[in-house]
Amino acid sequence: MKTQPVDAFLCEKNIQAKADLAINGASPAFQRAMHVGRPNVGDRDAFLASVGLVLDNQWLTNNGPLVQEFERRVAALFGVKHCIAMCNGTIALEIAIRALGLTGEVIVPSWTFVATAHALSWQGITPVFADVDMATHNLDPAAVRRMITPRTSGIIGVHLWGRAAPIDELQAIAAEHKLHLVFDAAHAFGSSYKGQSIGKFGDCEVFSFHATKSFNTMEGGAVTTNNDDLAETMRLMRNFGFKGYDNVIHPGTNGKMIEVCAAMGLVNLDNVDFFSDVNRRNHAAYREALAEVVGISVLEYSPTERNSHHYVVVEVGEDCLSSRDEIIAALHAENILARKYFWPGCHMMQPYRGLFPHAGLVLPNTVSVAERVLVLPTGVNISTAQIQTICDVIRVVASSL
Ligand code: T4K
Repeated sequence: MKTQPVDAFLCEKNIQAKADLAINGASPAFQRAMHVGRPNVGDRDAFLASVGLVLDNQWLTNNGPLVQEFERRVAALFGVKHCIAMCNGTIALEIAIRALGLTGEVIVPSWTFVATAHALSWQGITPVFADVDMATHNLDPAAVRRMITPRTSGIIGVHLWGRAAPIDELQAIAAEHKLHLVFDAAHAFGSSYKGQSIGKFGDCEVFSFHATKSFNTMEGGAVTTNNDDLAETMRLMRNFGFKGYDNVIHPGTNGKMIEVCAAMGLVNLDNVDFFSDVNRRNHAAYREALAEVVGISVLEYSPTERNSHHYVVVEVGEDCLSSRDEIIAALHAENILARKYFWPGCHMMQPYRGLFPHAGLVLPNTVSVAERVLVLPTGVNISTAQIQTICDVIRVVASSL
C-alpha cells in the first residue's frame, strides 16, 4: 500500500540534555510541524480512480452508489443491521438525538470533545455532566446515577480513546430509569467490548470519520443501530424528510455524506487493519521509550479487546519533575504539536461554564485528568525514529539532565 513518505520531516538532532532543547535556544527537532491527527490515507491511486468514476457517473451526492456500498460494508464489519452515513459525526449525533426524541436533560461526560455536548445544546437539550473513572477515562456509572433527575431523558456514553464505556452498567441504569442510551463512538471505529464490535450497543452508536480519526472519509460520520424504525427515521431526517420526489413526511436537515467521501471511506476500509497495525507498533514504541521516565505513563489498551491504538495518551503524574504544560511547551518548541485533548473539560468551556458554575465540585476526576493528559502524534505518517526523538524530548524535560 502506498502511504505518504515518513522521512519528509527528517530530524537529525540528538537530544541528550536540556541544552539540546529548542525551548532553551537550540534549533527545533522538526523543520515542519508534527501534528496529532495527520490523516491516514490508504491507496492514493485507488482513491483517485474512484473519484474519476464518481465524476463519470455524474452522481455526486444524495445517497449515491458509493455511499450505499460504504454503508453495507460498515454494517457488515460491525455486525449491525443499519449504518446510516452522514456528513460528519456532529450532525450524526444531532440526528440521533432528535430521532430518539431526547428532551430536557441528557447525561454526558464533560471529559470528551465538545461536540458531544454541543450536539445536545444545539437541540435545546441541557447536557448534564457526570464524572469519569480515573482509570478508564470513561463515564463512572455511580456518577451517572447521581445526576439523574425527573428531566433526564437519556445518557450519552463516550468510548473515549476507543476504549469502550461501561456498556453493561449504563444499559442497566438506562433500563431501570427508562432512559435512552446513545454511545458517542467517534473514537471507536474497529473497537470491541467483551469481544463484540462496537456499533451495536445502546439505542444507537455514533461515529466520526473526520480526517483526524484512525479511519477517515475526510469529513463524515454515521449512526449504526439494530432498530429498524430508528434507522428509517434517521434516513429521512438526513435528507430533509423526503420520501421520494416532492413528498416530505418528516422534519429534516441536510446530513448526507457525499460520494467523494464514501470513495475515501471505501479505500480506507481496505486499509483499516494496516492503520491499526501501524498504530499498535507506534504505541508500543512510545511505551517502551517512555517506560523508565518517572511520572510519565502511556495509557494502555486492553490486550483482549480490539482498539485502533489511534490515541497515544500520556499522563503526567505528580511525581514528574515537569508539569504537563511545561512538557507541551517544550514539545511545541520542537515543532511537535502535542495536544491537551480534552482540556479543560466541556463544563469549563464558555457555553457551559455559566450554566454550571459549580460543576467542578462534582467532577473531581475530570478536573484532575484534564490537567495531566497530553496526546502525541501517531498514524502512518510517523517513523519509529521520529517517535524516539519525541520521547527524547519528553525524557529530557521530565528529568534533571
Ligand atoms: N465526539 C467525539 C468524542 C469527537 O472526538 C468528535 C470529533 C466528535 C464527536 C465530532 O465528530 P466530527 O463532527 O468532527 O466528525 C479535531 C477534529 O476536528 C474532531 O473531529 C475530533 N473529534 C477532535 C478530537 O479533533 P480539533 O479542533 O483538534 O481539530 P484541528 O483542526 O486542530 O485538527 C487536529 C490536528 O490534526 C491538527 O493539529 C492538524 C491535524 N490535521 C487536521 C486536518 C483536518 C491534519 O494534519 N490534516 C487535516 O486534514 O478537532
